[in-house]
Amino acid sequence: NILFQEEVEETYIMIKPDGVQRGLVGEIISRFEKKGFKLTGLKLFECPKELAEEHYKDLQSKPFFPKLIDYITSGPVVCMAWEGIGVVASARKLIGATNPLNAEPGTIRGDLAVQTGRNVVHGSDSPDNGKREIALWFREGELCTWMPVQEPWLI
Ligand code: 3AN
Repeated sequence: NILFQEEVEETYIMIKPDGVQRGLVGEIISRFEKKGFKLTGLKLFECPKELAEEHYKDLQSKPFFPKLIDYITSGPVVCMAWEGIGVVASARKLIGATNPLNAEPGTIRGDLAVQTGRNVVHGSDSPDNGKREIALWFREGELCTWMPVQEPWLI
């Protein structure tokens, strides 16, 4: 809808290796889908160490940084780009607090996780970071801009 064009944002959502290992991929994707956001990029991906370090560069000085990099590179992740009005803040609400024990029931981390170091999903924290992270994790040809069709799929 052209009226709301300026409010359309994009965010980078990533299911971390524990989410993939625990078979939570479908469950997590469906929460964003059912909310009504538009999926514009999706891949299963083994993250190189350098990319994990670049993605989390703001946390470089934290004591948990080496463990965080080991965790993120320990197995495949699911990389997603989602688009929608207010999607950045809304996705973070759907995800819940960083420490899953503080995350509200009904949120992804509140329902599905226990430890901060195994909190199953990442979501960009600002529209600028959404753009930066999508550009970091996806090549241009991997993203799809699409519109829902008007014709019914079933007759
Ligand atoms: P969020 O993912 O909720 O935006 P950030 O940006 O503060 O949280 O932290 C990024 C990631 O770093 C978290 N998702 C978590 O995996 C890890 N992390 C943050 N704080 C800690 C901590 N105290 N101990 C271990 N890992 C942490």
